[in-house]
Amino acid sequence: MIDDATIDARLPVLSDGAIQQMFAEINTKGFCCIPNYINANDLKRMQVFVSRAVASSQNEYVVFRGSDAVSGTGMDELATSAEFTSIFSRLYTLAFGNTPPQVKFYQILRCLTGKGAARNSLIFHYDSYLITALIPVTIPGTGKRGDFLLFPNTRKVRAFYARNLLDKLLLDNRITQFMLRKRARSRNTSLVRVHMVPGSLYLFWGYRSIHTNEPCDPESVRATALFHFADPHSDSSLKAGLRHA
Ligand SMILES: O=C(O)CCC(=O)C(=O)O
Ligand SMILES: [Fe+2]
Repeated sequence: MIDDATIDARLPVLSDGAIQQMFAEINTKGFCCIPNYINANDLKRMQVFVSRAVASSQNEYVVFRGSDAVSGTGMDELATSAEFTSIFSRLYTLAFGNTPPQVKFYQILRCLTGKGAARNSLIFHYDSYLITALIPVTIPGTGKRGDFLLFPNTRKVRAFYARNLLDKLLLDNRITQFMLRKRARSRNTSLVRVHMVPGSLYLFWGYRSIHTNEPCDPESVRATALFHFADPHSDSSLKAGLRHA
């Protein structure tokens, strides 16, 4: 039976000390992990949503953007939960030393499967948001798991949006992607490989770290819930201009 109360009541309470430790880990290891963040019943509900979604998309890759798209799954409640959002505001303050903006997410649920599994994997990128949280919902038990890959903290927060665009251009081309894939395969590398466990919470500096996921087998399903927070270029007039161009 799933509790009537919102998910908030069942989330672990993280002390300021715990957040400080997580902050230090993200800086040194590239990411931190809180095991069993989502309880078994809540996780089950999310997994049921994923398997239904995959079935109704004819076992093909499908993405849900925003809270409304996952309403009633618990992932929507997470996005407004005081316990969950306070992780982000406290990490933000530790990292940037100032008052965090109101915690609102660019939230997505990615269900990797079918032909789209390979097509939507191994695309190395920087996120547009400072803090990224990832909750694996479904991870294949056999075959390719679709590990999360990370070159941690490879850039600083850029003062100017134009510089951020340049970083992205330098990454988003065939030569760089080829070289990063090659580097990811070599032994002698700063690459961090994360073997993800469903229901655990992973946090990293998405804006500052080059990252991606490996593919899973086309017949299996790998689903991840992502919560992106704090766009450092939200006030950029260049960004606004490009958007409306
Ligand atoms: O699904 C994943 O493991 C990572 C996805 C990601 O980095 C993103 O959507 O920004
Ligand atoms: Fe990302």
